[in-house]
Amino acid sequence: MLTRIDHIGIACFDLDATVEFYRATYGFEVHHCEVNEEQGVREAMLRINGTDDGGATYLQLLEPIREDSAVGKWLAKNGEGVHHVAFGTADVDGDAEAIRDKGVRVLYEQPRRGSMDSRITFLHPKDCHGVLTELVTSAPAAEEDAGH
Ligand code: MC0
Repeated sequence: MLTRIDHIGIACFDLDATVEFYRATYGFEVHHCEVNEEQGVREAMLRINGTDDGGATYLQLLEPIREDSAVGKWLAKNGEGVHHVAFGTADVDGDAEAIRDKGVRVLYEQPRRGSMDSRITFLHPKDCHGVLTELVTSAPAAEEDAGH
């Protein structure tokens, strides 16, 4: 069951400048930063709020580390902006399978590693009314941290 907005992914050309915009304009601070080699991004997670399922909602700022990555290709075509929406679930495997059974293309056979050791998969934007959609199960430690 999808129980929250886990994050909104925002593609940017310059991660440090974009982080500074969100800090100076809204007061949002960086909760976590990492490079995800497999996904081809450097990313910053800005924690916006906790949620009633014990998780949290983030803005995820994404800078490509390779031009041929998903975010690099998307930026070249569209410029900066909202890249994807991610829903949180306690069971990414079960939810992905149930959604696949409804005829929506799930991009990975098995969930892969996402931010903060979460497990993630994606739904094809062409099957989701133009929205690249991600499903996320947080790592247990991340849920505990977010609850504090
Ligand atoms: C592509 N399209 C999108 C889109 N990306 N539509 C809406 N939102 C997006 N973000 C559209 C294109 O405009 C195009 O439409 C069609 O989909 C095919 O796109 P393409 O440019 O030819 O690119 P493909 O087909 O090679 O790849 C698209 C696909 C890919 C969605 C399969 O980007 C992908 O595998 N994404 C999942 C992984 C990902 O995005 N990783 C980065 C975030 P037209 O009409 O022109 O044909 S990593 C992340 O978020 C992690 C770290 C985390 O959360 O923890």
